[in-house]
Amino acid sequence: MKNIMAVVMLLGLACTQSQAGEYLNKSLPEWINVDVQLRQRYEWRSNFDFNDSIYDKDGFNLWRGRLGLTLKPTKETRLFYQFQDARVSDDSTTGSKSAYENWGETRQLWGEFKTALEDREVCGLSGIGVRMGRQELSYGAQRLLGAFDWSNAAQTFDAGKIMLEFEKQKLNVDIFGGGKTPLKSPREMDDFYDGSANDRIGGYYTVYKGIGNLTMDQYVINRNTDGQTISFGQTGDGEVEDYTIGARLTGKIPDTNFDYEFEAAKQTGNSGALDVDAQMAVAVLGYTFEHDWHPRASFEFDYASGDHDATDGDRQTFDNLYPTNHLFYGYMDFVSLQNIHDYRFQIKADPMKKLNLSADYHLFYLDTPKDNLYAAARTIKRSTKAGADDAYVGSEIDLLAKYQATKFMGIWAGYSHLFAGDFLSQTGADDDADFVYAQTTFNF
Ligand SMILES: [Ca+2]
Ligand SMILES: [Ca+2]
Ligand SMILES: [Ca+2]
Repeated sequence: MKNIMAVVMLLGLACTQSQAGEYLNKSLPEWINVDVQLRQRYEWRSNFDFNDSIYDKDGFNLWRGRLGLTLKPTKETRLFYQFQDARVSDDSTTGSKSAYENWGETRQLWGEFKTALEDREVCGLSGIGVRMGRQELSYGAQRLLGAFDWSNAAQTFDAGKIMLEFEKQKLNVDIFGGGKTPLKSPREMDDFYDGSANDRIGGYYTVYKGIGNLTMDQYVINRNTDGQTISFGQTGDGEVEDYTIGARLTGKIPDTNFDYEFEAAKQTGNSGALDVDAQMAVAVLGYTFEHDWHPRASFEFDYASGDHDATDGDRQTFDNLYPTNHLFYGYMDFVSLQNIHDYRFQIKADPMKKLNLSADYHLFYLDTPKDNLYAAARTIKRSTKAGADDAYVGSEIDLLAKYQATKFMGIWAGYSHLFAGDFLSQTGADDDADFVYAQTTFNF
């Protein structure tokens, strides 16, 4: 009852503020913009340990408020500040929820200078920009670098990036470097550039749109966890310095209703005493039917290598980097792009203009049962055991309804179920798991 009251109060607040938000921006000078997001999600999780004999049914509320302020003092400069308050309530039973909380934090604070070169063009370079400060780094489909918005606390980087634009060549190049923003205890401030996350990245990402409807991306991302050990494979922990070299291609097959996406990456470097020798590949093929409901059916295959040999001096487990994994490998977040073959079948449709329904079915196999099952957070969800020889983790069904109730308010409701498979049986408990959630978001 308390929850319902809180939601009703939030609704009331949002309705008044939505008008206020619009009104405020209309009455503010053009160089100032204010935006507000309020999000509430109730999650109910059952048996996320795959073990019926241990009780872990758990329901809780996730609350998140964001306030953004954009200043554009000149045509070429932009300053952005975003405050975030992320909290958990009604947290009844199992496990720490500290990963979902970060109170009263500066989530983003960056300054940007961007200018067109016009008649000063050099080598086709038509525009150049710099953005410095705490910011999101989000590229491609967010399989390796993303804002991880599903998460209550989400993720940012204390970083800098240079943006190069070659307008005639239809080419954009971003060069970036920085560190992952530390997520300190909810009460403690996440200091700027303090490096305590011990997780640094650097690299470039290019996007080329010069051929028909194709978008071609190419990138190199370096990760360095100097001072932090990461658990991979059978042979354990080590500081990571790896390089991910990849490419991505998206587009539509001309004169058809087919769309596609391919991405592949090779990874080298060091992981503790081991050499890194890993790769990933993704293929998506979709078909949109000509019908008022815009039904789309798609098949997706996600592959990432795992460590098949503990003694060969190589880490074959792919490092998933800093992704938004929730979008891809099942909404229960049991799977990441590490040691996996995920066969995903999806159908979705809009039976009403503001209503989107989707149903997903996943078949999860490990690349090798000699390596672990890694959760969406890249932590080990289930350790492998000597003698495990069945790669089948299980299958998952995800049902999701999204309803855009008003211009400002969106409601999501979802149900998911995991059918446990033989890899889980061979390595421990193997009971099914359930997930129910409802999320309300206000944006204005
Ligand atoms: Ca249980
Ligand atoms: Ca904090
Ligand atoms: Ca190996």
